[in-house]
Order: sequence, then C-alpha cells, then structure tokens
Amino acid sequence: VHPPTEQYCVLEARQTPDAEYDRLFQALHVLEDAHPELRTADSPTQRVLGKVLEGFSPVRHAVPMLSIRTETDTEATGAEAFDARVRRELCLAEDLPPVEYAAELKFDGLAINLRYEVGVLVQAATRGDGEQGEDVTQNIRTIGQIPLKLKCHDAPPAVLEVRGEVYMRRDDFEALNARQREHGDKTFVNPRNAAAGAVRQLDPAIAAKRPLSFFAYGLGDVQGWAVPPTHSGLLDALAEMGLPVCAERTVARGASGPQGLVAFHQAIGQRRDQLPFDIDGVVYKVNSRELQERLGFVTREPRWAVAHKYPAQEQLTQVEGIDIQVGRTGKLTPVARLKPVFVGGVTVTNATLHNLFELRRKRARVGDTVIVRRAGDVIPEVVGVVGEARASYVPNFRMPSNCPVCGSTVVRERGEVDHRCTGGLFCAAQRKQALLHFAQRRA
Ligand code: 5U1
Repeated sequence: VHPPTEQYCVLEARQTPDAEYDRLFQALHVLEDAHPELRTADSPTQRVLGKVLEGFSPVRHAVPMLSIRTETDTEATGAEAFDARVRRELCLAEDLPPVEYAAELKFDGLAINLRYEVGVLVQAATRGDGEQGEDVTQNIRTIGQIPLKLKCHDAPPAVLEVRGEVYMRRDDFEALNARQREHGDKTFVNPRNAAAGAVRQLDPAIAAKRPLSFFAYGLGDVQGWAVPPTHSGLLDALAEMGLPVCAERTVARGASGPQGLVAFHQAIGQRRDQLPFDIDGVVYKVNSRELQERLGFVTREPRWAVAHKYPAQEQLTQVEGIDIQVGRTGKLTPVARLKPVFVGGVTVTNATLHNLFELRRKRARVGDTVIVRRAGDVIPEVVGVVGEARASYVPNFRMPSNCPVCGSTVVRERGEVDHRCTGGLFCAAQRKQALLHFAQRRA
C-alpha cells in the first residue's frame, strides 16, 4: 500500500493525481497506526520528523565540497579554452584522440551533501565554506524526491555521499508565492531564494510545505562501492538507485571534441527560458574518472570541470524614478527608471512594475536597490527590493488622476488592476501605439 512516491515525486511526469496520492497516503497512515511494526524509516509518512530547531549543528565534510571554475565567455571560447587546458595538463599531443566530456546543467539552487550509510539517508548538509556546512537533515528529509533509502541490487555501499543541488521549479515557486500572498505572508523574489530559505527553515513542518526539488551531480565520501569509471556512468548509477538526475545531459565524444560542448551550450541557451527551473549555465566535466584523478585540483576547484555561464538574468541596480507609460489601450504602466545595468545580455534602463498593485506589493520606491530580471525576450521587470529600510522618507507612489500625456481623466474599473486613460485616440500616446500596432507585420 505504499503510495507510488517515487513515480509521484521523482519522475517529471506526475502520473498520480493529487487526490489519489492523498488517498493512498492516508491509507498508509491508518495501516501504520494499526500496525506500528510495519512502519519503516523510509516510509513516506516519516518524512516530516522532529521539532522546531534553535539552530543548525555544524557538519565537517568527510571530503571537502569544492566549487567550480566559471567561464562567462562566448559559446566557442568557453568550451575550447577548457579543452585546451585539459589537454595541456594531461600533456596530450595534438594528434592524440579527443578527450571525452560530459555536459550537464548548472542548476540555480543550493549545493547539498546527502550521506547514505548502508543505503539509508543519515545526514544532509549544506556546503558552507566547503570544509564545514550545516546539518539540514530534517528539512531535506521532507523533499519527496530524495530517497530515504537507496534502491540497490546488491549490498548497499557502506557510505555513499551524493552531492547535488536543491532547487525550486518555476511553477512551484509561482504557486508558493500565490499562497504566500493569499495568506498575507512575505513573497520570495526568485526560486533560488525561496529554496535557500526553505532549506534553512528551523521548523521542518514549514519546510515540508515548501515545494523543493533535487538533482544529483556528484559524489563525496564513498566506502564500499565500486564507483563507475565515467561521470556519465556515475549519474546513470545514481538514477538507478532512485536519486533524481537531470535528463538534460550529454556526452561529447568522437572527433568533434569540444564542438559537442559548444553545441550543448548553444542548444540549452536557446531553451533556457522554457526549462521548468532556473539554470545559470552549463557544466563540462572530463568524463573519465581516471583522467579526473590525474588532473586533480587547484585552490578548491577541480581542473577537470568548468561551469560555462550564460548572461545573468538578474542584477541589482537603483531606482532613479518611476514614470508612467500609456499603452495602445490606454493602460497606464508604472515603469522604474533605473541606473543602467547589464542584464540578460543587454543594458537595461527601464523595467516594468506592471501596475499599482504590483508596485505596492514590491514596495519599490525611488532610491531603492532592486533586483531587475530580464529573461529571454521578456520585458525587463523589477522582481523585488533588497536591502535595509530607506535612509529618508520617500513618499508612496500614487497613480495620477489625469493622463500624463493628454490630461484626460484616468479611471480604474471595479475589479480591474489597471488604471486607464479615457482619452482614446485623442491621446497622443494611444494614437502612436495604435499606429504602430496597425503597421506591424502581423496586423
Ligand atoms: N551540474 C553540476 N553542477 N555542479 C556544481 N555539476 C556540478 N559540479 C560542481 C558544482 C559546484 O562541482 C564539482 C565539479 C566539484
């Protein structure tokens, strides 16, 4: 009667309807209450345990959690520079065959170390400074995708530390923020902050309500397990054990050498905004573990891996003013005039605040430091204010009662969020936008 937890939580296609999952979960609870001897440590009912903590205990990592060297170059140079470095370090002559690489996504979340002893999850820790992190086991146990017990054909490894990223899917993030708003609670500026806040939540019952996900991408301490000889093989093996591994990965092999990495960077870059979660780049790794060992590390970064980042989609800047734009239908949009900032590959000087309600919700005022987001071709937007309270009083923004362009009355219909200019084609702004609309290719 165990609910189909793995299918429900690990596979991207959630094939079990919520109501059916809840019914099975309830049935399991009833059964375990009647027969406590059947309650196992890895039962889905045992995910939210423990009490509110006063703080997190420190955890010394058995194997340091390294960081990764970052390249922000163009498509070709990032991969080619990495390949050239690897070949130089390995003293490979030009006529020797190309090195095989694994390429995967760089998730925008929080690095976590999961420690399994004899196949059972015993500890989860944050990266911290790489040597010492914090014990967040209680909260990590609430992530349905993370197996409490590994699936192993043979005897489970004595110790298996799995490293990966805890993140929040975009749809889960939107739903969480909608719920927070409904309850009048604070909303989160982006999925990464929401995920980080949930992992460091002292009350595991609250953490359990935050929809977190996880992808495995590496190992820490290992005892009593024959590690597969390639990184891609390792990820396959972790997936077989029931750990979530992202399917968006490839192995660049054969004569094309680093060209395969360039193609991966390009292809993922084009689909970045359609992925169900945020990424900030892709990661290239030498696929052979033997070569990885020969390459070793420099200053806490392995020589066998590199993160090739995309232009950041979020940046900090300052609000220099709030202007009103009048659109084709007369809609008045408050637009933040910003100190110019390079974000999403372009210099942004304006960002939409959508409407008065969004502006109030985000509490953006002139002089504030804000996070600006520009993803793909989407209009740049202010996602939230950061930092301390304002040094001096700044009045709340008010919508004008007359159109700033034509002076006509501004109205807001009952139940609408938008303010509108009533000038119609008398309004020069509406006339201009109407003409542009009329003359566009698709019109
Ligand atoms: N996908 C992936 N992300 N990521 C982050 N792999 C990966 N590996 C990392 C990091 C910091 O570090 C190892 C190369 C040590």
